[in-house]
Amino acid sequence: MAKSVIITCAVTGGIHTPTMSEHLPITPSEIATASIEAAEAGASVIHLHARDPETGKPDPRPETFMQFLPVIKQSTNAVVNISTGGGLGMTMDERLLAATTASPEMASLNMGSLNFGIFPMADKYDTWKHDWEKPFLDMTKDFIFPNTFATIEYALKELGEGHGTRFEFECYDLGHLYNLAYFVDKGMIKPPFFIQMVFGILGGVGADLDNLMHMHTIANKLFGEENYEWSVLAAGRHQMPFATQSAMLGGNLRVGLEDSLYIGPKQLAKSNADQVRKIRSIVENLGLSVATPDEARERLALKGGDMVKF
Ligand code: KMH
Ligand code: ZN
Repeated sequence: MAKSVIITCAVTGGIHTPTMSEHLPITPSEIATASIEAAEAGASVIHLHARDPETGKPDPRPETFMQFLPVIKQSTNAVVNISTGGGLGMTMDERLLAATTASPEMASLNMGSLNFGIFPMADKYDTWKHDWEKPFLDMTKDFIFPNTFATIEYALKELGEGHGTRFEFECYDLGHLYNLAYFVDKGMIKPPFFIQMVFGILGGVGADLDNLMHMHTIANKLFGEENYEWSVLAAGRHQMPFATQSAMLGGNLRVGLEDSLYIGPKQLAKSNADQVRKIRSIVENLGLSVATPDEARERLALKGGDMVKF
């Protein structure tokens, strides 16, 4: 029987800026509401960043996270996943602080350094809600998102060993699978681990179906398909087609306004839950079922929602 599909929803991220969509959750209350609605729509994992409530800028402060984490926990059974990618330009200590404070069941871990080019998005807008937005996008023309072996190892020890947090290993290119294999071979990452394959970020692998097939083939060779769960996200207009392809190939998927602000061609998504409902309907129309949070916990060997510090 086909496995159920774990839907992750990444509700706000640190890439899009407030000018781009009035529906992007910014304040703690908006982030909490978006997360709860996404969970009710069928997401079993909620991937979270925080934003400064006044400016909408990515915000690493644990105090900001703590304004929405308990609300989400009290209102849903969803697995809370805290980003360690943070916002472009944050230090590694800033990026880890919310997760080491909250000790979540899951956290993201970016598996290699890359050019992270979001500057082309700036060309689409003439006026901006906040002064920081355009320079933030423009600076990524000359920016490397740093995820070295030392910082990955540090996160595995601090968060993984220290807190029992398990990871969404974000792989933006083929080489990142080999970086992951290095840590698996060292015994620092143990099955069943969760690989999030990321397509369509400028600087990472492109959103071409051949790339998805190849990364899946190589992951199977490196890890053995019984040892890991895989999931797919793709940026922008590739989001829904790639999520669908993953479900068809036996994988899991991620949607959410972090990855795409749209629900259809030139149509902004009014909520994260709208994207979850859309992909859920596709998944169910394929004859597949959607995983509950407890099914996700079991398959990903998570420590449980009562073992977190929020
Ligand atoms: N915000 C970007 C730097 C993650 O959450 O781990 C990438 C990112 C990845 O958000
Ligand atoms: Zn993220």
